[in-house]
Amino acid sequence: MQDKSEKSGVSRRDLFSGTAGAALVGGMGALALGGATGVGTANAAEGAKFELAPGELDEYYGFWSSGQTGEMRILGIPSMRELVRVPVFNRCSATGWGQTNESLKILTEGLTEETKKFLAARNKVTYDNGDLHHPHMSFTDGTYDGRYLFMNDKANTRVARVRCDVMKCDKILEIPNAHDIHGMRPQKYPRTGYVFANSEHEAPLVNDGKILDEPSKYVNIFTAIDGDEMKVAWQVIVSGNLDNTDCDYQGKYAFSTSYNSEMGMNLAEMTANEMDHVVVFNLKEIEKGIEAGDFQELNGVKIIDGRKGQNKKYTRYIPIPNSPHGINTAPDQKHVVVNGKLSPTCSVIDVEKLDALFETDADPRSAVVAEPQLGLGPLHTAFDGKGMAYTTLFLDSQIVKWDIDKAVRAYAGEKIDPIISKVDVHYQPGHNHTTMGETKEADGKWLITLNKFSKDRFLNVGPLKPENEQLIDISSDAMKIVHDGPAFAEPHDVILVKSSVVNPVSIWKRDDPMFADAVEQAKADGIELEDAADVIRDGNKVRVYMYSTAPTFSLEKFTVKEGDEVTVYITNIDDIDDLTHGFTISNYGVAMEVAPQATASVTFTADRPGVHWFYCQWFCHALHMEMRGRMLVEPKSA
Ligand code: RUQ
Ligand code: CUA
Repeated sequence: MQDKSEKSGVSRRDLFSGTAGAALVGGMGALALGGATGVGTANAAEGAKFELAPGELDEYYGFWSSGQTGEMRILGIPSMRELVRVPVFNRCSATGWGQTNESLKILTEGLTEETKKFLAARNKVTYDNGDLHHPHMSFTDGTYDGRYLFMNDKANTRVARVRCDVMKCDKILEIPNAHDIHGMRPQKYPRTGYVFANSEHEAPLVNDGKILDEPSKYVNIFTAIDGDEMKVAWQVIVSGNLDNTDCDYQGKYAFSTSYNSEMGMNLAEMTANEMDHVVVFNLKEIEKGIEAGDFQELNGVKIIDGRKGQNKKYTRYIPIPNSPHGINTAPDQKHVVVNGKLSPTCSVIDVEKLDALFETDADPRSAVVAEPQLGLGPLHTAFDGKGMAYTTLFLDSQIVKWDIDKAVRAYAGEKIDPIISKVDVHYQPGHNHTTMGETKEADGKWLITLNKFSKDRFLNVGPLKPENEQLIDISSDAMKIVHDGPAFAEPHDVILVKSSVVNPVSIWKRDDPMFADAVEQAKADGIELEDAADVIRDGNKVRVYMYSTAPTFSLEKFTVKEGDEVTVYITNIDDIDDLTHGFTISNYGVAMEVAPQATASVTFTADRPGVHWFYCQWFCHALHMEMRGRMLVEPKSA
């Protein structure tokens, strides 16, 4: 490892064995404000148009994670207007996510039996929280195809899928044998295909308590999910832990960073080594190994051993300085940038040099073709499709723009500086993302930096501040910040997708699988959902069927008995854009959304006798307030 492009004359070792490294490890690098250059914090008057007049539409969709809030958010870019929130791992009071039968099926069916038991003991059917870091769209032939969005839950080891046609989550899969899914990316070529998911935290493979404080027996797991079926395809045991992941444009390799190659259990141990690594997964060899039976099966999943020294057919380990974090494949379809975090460098891997690692056992470092020194705390890199890379510098609170080709030439010995410019951001950036930047169609218009701290940038709202997500015009050489975007806890990541790729419907199709169970139940009950005003009694189970059309429900009242298990099915027969109804039963904790032509259902026990009003909670009509009715619950003793 060498820093051939030393800019400041200070080596990585100097920076990180001394005060800077100590400051980082000791606590946020003291949140150094301001940067070395002082360039470009001014708002741009000229440059690309970022303000939209009322009624104008954005050019890009931004699909946002929300961290510990657990939902996905959709913003318009460049306006940064928030358009909608899509509940995934969280609960949603507006839509009834986590309460309707349709959402509960999605939230529960992909859990392991062990988790179902664990939750049942707590009178729960699913987790209430999630930690959603990485939303990414499905690919076909190296670019977004508008089918699905996939996203991870670090808190409860799950991966979810959102259908882009209706922008609703349709699958949630808990990953067995893994611990806390962090990095996650879809396969770029030939299509998705696989969704790669990193288990971040180390644990015994069979984690039943027989092995506890024996870290030498812990492992870590890389998972390939079949994104069409939303089932685990296979897993690989690796050495070290796993942080972020990406893959190539050739369909041959996936890569994961490890910040804990040491397998340390505390900060000192985890940061002990100067070099950690990137694991390279040879997809074809792993598939062959599975085919040939070279696996163990655990919890229904085939697991290959890809640890160091176990089997070089499946994995190789490329040494990388130091506790690397993000990994990003460039739109040139050749270079992969590994962000050094504790090292002020990014390491650039050339995917064309990877075959030799497997075929001729070449030195893994031979795949590294550049290692520019960029600044303090590089976390993630984005691309403009014109050969430039944009790396977030967490400690410096800057974005650095650098030339990949120049970095490669500098590494080969040429006296050349790959850094083009830097811009101060506010403050401490984590992820960044460019328009179409993780596809081969990166267009170099906008960059979003997701800054972990906003401090003084907004009105003070108390100790818990918003983050600050800044929009940067990268259409010319100097980067220009044009917008500050406050955001609540805690968007980690975003992708920016040109709007023509995403074509959601406005009205549900009546044969949508989302409510197929309701349609089937109605059929069994001899009910026509679109024309329903019926109460079916089936022992102490009662099924109430009604349709809604602004401003009425088809039933003005229905009667049940105290203790009945009641399921209400509402079908919204309106077929006009944006004419969503809702169904709330007051003081019963029941509320859900029913969008045009959808059916939604909710099940509850009618254990409060008396008169209970139900009403529509989505403003739908001049007589929306009158869109209500009564549930009459007969007391047991009556
Ligand atoms: S990680 S700030 Cu959870 Cu995407 Cu890098
Ligand atoms: Cu229907 Cu308000």
